[in-house]
Amino acid sequence: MYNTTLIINGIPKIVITTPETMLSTVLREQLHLLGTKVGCGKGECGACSVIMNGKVVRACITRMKRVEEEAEITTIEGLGTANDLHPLQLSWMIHGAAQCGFCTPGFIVSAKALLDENINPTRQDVRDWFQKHRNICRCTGYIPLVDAVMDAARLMRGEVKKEDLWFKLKEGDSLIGTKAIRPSAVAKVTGNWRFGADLGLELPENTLHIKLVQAKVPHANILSIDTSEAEKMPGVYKVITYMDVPGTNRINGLAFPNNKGDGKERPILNDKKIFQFGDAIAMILADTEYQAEQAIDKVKVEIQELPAYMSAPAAMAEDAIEIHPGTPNVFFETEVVKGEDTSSIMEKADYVVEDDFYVGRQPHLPLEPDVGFAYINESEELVIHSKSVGIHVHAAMVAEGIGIPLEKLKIVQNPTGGTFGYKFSPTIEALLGVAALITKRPVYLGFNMYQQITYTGKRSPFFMHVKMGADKDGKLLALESDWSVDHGPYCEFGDMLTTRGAQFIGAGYDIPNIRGEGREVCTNHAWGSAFRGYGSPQSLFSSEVLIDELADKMGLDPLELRYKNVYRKGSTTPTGCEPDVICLPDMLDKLRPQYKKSKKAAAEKNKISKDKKYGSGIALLLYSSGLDGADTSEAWAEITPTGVSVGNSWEDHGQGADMGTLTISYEVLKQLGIKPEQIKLVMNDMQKTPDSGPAGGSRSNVLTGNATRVACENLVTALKNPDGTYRTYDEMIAENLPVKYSGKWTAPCTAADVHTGQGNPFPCYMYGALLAEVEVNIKTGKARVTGLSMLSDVGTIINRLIVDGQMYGGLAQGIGLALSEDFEDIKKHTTLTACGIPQVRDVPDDINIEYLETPRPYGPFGASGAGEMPLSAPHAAIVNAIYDACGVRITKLPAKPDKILAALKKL
Ligand code: MCN
Ligand code: FES
Ligand code: FES
Repeated sequence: MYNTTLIINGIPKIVITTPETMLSTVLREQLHLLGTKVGCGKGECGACSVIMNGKVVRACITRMKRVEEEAEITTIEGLGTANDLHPLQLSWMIHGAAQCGFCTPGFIVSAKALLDENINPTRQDVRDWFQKHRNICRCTGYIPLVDAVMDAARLMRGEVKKEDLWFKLKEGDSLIGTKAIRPSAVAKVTGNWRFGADLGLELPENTLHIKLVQAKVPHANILSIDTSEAEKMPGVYKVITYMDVPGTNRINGLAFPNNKGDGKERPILNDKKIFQFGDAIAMILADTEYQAEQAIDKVKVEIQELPAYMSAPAAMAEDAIEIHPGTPNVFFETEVVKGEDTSSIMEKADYVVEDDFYVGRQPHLPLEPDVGFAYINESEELVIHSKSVGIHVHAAMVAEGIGIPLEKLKIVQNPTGGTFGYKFSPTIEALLGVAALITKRPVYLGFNMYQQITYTGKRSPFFMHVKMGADKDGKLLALESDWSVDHGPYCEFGDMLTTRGAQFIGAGYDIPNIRGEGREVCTNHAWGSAFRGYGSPQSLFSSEVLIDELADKMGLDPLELRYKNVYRKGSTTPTGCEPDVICLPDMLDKLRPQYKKSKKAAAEKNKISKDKKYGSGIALLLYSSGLDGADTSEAWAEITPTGVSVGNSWEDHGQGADMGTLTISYEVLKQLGIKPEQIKLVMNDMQKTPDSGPAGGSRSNVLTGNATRVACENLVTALKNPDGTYRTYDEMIAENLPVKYSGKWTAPCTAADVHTGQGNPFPCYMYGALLAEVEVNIKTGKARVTGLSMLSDVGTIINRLIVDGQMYGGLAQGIGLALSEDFEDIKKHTTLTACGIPQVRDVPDDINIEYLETPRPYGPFGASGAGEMPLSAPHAAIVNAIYDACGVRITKLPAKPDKILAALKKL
């Protein structure tokens, strides 16, 4: 140990530490500067960036022995405060650049160092800076971040004033469609937004720290678990195995009735078998994280290894043993039966194309690793804080397994650093619940990035075979499909996912006759969890690439073939119902001029370019808003002495649930004469907020937006006097009238039949058409996206900054899905970089987004959802553009350089 003095944000501070301690640990745990975040902990993401003696450093890899005495260190706390924001912080808010906000402090601090050096940077300078300093963002697609730096520089040069850029609301005006700033932005840009790991540092002293003993093989029988040696390790309070779990030790996966399993195959702590790499076998509870960590290897687990089935075809092989004895490896089967039998139609069709497709195991890669804590509250209830994006449904899934009555279990969502869907499934909630229930002490569990990547759910790969038939004019006559979904060992929500194949293969087109079969397959690879797009990126990839193959065969332009077949009045979706609105023809009309220009420009460049080839491709983007059938949501609104409180469980991944709730509430409540700042949001705490359903399936804006609207309308109606004026809070109390009103909204829908896929499952859909431009280096096989142009229709836009952010972020993830992201090799794909997370250089600065705003009959104020559509098929447009550039048709993602090069060599 030694002592040193550091100049932290201009103030000398004495620090007692060790040479090997990381600067991030000193800042966070000793100096309580929690604005510096730790994401990867390995120098890959820049979340921990601080300025040391004028240079940006990543604090998570900077050992104290490299920090000089009296080093001047600037953290986010040194830039500005809520009342005196730095221009970068202002600009970050103005541009909606903090979505989840986990990367925000690191980016802002990094940008400050840039502007200290160069107050007049170009956009490319800013991008190069973020690339050089490894600042990574998973939410924004980088464009809003570069916009924010450019405007901050203008503010600092005095070319523009805050008032010119800052959103102002005129009294009585609507907030809808504006660039109003989300309520959480100020905390995010000042480093005051407290994520799970930050709150973890503020837990009481008697908190126990949990580390997991995890499986190192994907499939095995557990013969014995010996914890005796681990129990004797210093600081270890207890080692918990399945034998200690008070409940059934099973998570309820809420299986569909015709699922062949009961949905309860996922253990909280593995007992008889290991089903996948990383499964939790025991929990070490100790006074410190370090002590818990030291005891992991002391737990002796004796196993008998079994053959591991690492893909759907392997698990379906005849000689494959049942992964869950008693349940076949094919958990669930579904079909699509629309119109006439397709075989005779295919025989007669003028043109038929068919192909195999594969969309792989995309890792979610949020920058904040999974984290949570639990305790018993003053009412003897078990309270679990986590990144859950489905607090009520997760309580129902884990209560019995933990061994607590449902009414005694309360889940609270912590401020969350992105999930992209992996938290649609419970992850560590049940582990935390068991540990707190047994020990009656607060417990904390935080994953590192390795655990986040290897032991949370992944996108489920689809193996697809699809066939399309068309008449001589290109009118689609029939579609046949077959898809196998590799869902890993646990079935939860995998049956629902499998039905997405029936609903979205061929979606966007009026195809009168469809036959198809899909199945959910249990394997020993990573368990499948929801990932933004949820089945549409897999399904649409097949049909959006195959329609290009059809166009090629017919000698037609891919845009024109699409134009001929997209939904028009009288068309039906693959589920046999009318689309909510017709907007695709208009979209393609609007995209056409740019598409033609882009094709021409690529052809010109190709005439002179030798090593690099250029191309343009398009795809329809499409997804639904809502969970299948009569999906429902609840909210409440309460008049208070100072305004109105609005309560719902619209969980926030980072997408902007706070802004959605505020805008929709204000739109109803503004007639009371109140201002947005008088609306208090009470969100995502089962102790206070009703069951609004999970924030998945891009459902919240429609479902919880409507429930919030109804709650506010009910309050307004109750406040209304016969003369049209409104009662105040005091008058309501004086008249003995209730002050709190609930609102509920149920989608007027019927779930699709699992035997035919037919029904009207969703109240709203989101649509888009994307033009992707690529450059392919034919010497190396490396493809690069150089530009994206999207026409999009998500109905009425509730908040423009939020929707723009959703589009940019989703498209950037589509680039990753197309070209780099993978979690196939569990030994290799264990870091953000190895998993192929897009960095700023991978996402073009040239992204152009335009909107149509066709009002949705069932959306609140005409709005649909927005979150998932931009990731539904950008990868198809990119792959189509690669074909246009160099004649290589990649049908199995990701299109990495070796794959493209091998295909080029075959040409
Ligand atoms: N919105 C709007 N106008 C519309 C439609 C939506 O302003 N016409 C806004 C909504 O108010 C909301 C956002 O757009 O703030 C997304 O709305 P919606 O599509 O209803 O989605 P949810 O709120 O249910 O959010 C979930 C969705 C999903 S399923 C995933 S996965 C996802 C996503 O949104 N994960 C995200 N966006 C994400 N964004 C970030 N930054 N991080 C994630 O993990
Ligand atoms: Fe330090 Fe990622 S670079 S947390
Ligand atoms: Fe950048 Fe979420 S806002 S990671």
